Amino acid sequence: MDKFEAAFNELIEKELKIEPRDWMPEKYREHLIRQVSQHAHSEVIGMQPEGNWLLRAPSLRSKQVLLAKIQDEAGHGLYLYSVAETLGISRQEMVQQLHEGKAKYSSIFNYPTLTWADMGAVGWLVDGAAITNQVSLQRTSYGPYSRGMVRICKEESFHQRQGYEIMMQMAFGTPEQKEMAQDALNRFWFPALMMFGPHDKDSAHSSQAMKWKIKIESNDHLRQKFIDHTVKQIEYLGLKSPDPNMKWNEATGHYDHSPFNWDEFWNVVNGNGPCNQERLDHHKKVHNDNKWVREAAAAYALKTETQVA
Ligand code: BYC
Repeated sequence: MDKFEAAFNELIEKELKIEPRDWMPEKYREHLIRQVSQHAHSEVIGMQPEGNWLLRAPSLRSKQVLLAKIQDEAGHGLYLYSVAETLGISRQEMVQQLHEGKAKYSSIFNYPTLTWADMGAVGWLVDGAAITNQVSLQRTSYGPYSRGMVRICKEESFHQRQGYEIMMQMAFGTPEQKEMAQDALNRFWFPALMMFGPHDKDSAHSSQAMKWKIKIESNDHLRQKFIDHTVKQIEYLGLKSPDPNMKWNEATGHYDHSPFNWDEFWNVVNGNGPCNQERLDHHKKVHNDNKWVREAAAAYALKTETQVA
């Protein structure tokens, strides 16, 4: 082991941060580029199912709040693309990988948002699951990613409350509204749990990620944490559990649940979910339509640079 590797291992061992200027193993760099770029793409693609409801939000207030949330997601995408850029990849390359199907984004955004209650379920469950994972990632070993997560988590907790507020309005509203809330919960529950990734035993990257302290807690551990605190929120709303086998287990101190449909998960992850094609096509179209904006911004930046020089 050379002195650079020893210095890297010592930083990891002491739970200090690896910074862009530090030496790091090539595999550590590649691992982070994969995870952070996928995370960035998720934030950006995640705007689509919510954007679907912007023009149909039921009040001016709900429209303003939803718009602010969607703008926050764009911001998160930008922080994360910047984090990945510190690892030596350009945003252009990352977008190209997304368009060529070489980079993934979270499976959850391949499900449609059919009713206004879905905006509640997305904020409550999807942002709720995202926070559970991201609070843990605040302690990740790569400095820029860890600091990005601190800011993102603050905004995500506002998003989670925005979703829960919609769920409360619907669940405590008319019988039809309560039915819509239940239907949204039923459709988003299992897909939200799958956001945490495959079971630990099937997770290809977890073992190395945990050695490098990129991942602090495992997929299954975070998923169980999310289930345990969300069950009480379901009860408060007066809704039924979408999982008939969800029961408190005195011995483990956790809720038991039904087995997940991993065939559905892999089907969605591999591009065959209900909205995969639509999400990607939309991203490609908008990226292409807005080419002139990027060119104008680059030309303006060049002009300003020349003037300063
Ligand atoms: N969807 O070895 P594994 C948000 C892939 S929230 C798609 O366990 P890892 C937002 C995985 O990439 C969502 N693919 O992987 C919220 C790998 O394939 P590759 C974003 C998935 O990395 C509200 C393979 O399966 N959050 O943005 O150790 C509104 C094997 O899995 C999924 C993050 O990205 C999935 N659910 O663990 C708007 C958090 N799960 O790469 C926006 C950061 C697994 O070998 N990411 N795969 O081709 C992580 O914490 C981890 O990457 C994961 C997966 C827990 C997601």
